[in-house]
Amino acid sequence: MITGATAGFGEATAHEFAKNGYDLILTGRRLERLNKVAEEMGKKYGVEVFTLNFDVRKNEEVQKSIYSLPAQWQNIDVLVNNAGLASGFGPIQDGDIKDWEAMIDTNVKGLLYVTRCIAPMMIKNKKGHIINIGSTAGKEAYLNGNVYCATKFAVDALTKSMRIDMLPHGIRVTGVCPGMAETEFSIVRFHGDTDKAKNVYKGLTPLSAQDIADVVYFVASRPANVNISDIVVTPLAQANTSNILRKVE
Ligand code: NDP
Ligand code: 8X3
Repeated sequence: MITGATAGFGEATAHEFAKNGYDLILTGRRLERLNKVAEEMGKKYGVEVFTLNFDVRKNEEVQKSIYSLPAQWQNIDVLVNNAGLASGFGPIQDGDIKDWEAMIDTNVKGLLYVTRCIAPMMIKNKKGHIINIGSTAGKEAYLNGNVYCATKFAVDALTKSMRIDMLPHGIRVTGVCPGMAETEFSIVRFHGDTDKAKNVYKGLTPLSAQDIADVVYFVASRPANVNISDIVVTPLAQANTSNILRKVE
């Protein structure tokens, strides 16, 4: 099950798992895109796909959708908690409360709502793997990152804490923490301003969605006795959240 499979990391990860023979539960708000991705998976890889069209911020929708899964689809091997966003980029004193709420509600509360439904299913099935998509922003704060960083620090804490909670149940928990990757992420962060979004990656080669899909599949495909706790992946041009090497033309 991959949340936020209509774009970026989620969509690329869906391809990677389908290529490797996994049936998929894909989620997202944009129904048309969700159906398109699902159709592609079936046609290209011949796997079964179940789509759930919900907003992770709305717990009632999350519960209704997930609990409506037919019994055989409740046997979830891997949950990729990927749905998330940055909204806005500026100093704390100028922050837009709506942006803050969107990030907290999606990246933290949404991840919790989904996990609260799926973890008991995994415990019942005595197997599973929860992969949370964190960020380098959850390792070090950076200028103008404030609330986005805070939500990803929260994801990091939840990953660590969930691993302890899942220990008696034999369920793996991993954090995958990417650095700068060119997806729809910056377009969403800058509220549709594609020029500003492009500028984020100027003078460097960012990660691609496929780079992260490769890592997510890698951690999920380790032998049963192996749990990769945490993995930080950046473009070569990014040493950490603030030291970024750009070629000036
Ligand atoms: P994209 O914007 O390309 O994709 C985001 C996905 O999340 C979409 O499928 C979107 O689907 C879904 N989503 C967003 N909000 C909601 C919601 N309220 N309910 C359900 N689904 C939602 O971004 P990325 O692929 O880059 O981002 C994926 C994850 O990776 C996020 O958690 C992000 O914070 C994280 N990340 C991104 C990095 C980057 O540089 N790109 C680096 C590090 C981490 P829809 O709109 O259809 O609902
Ligand atoms: C997204 C990457 O560098 O914008 O998590 O924080 S960054």
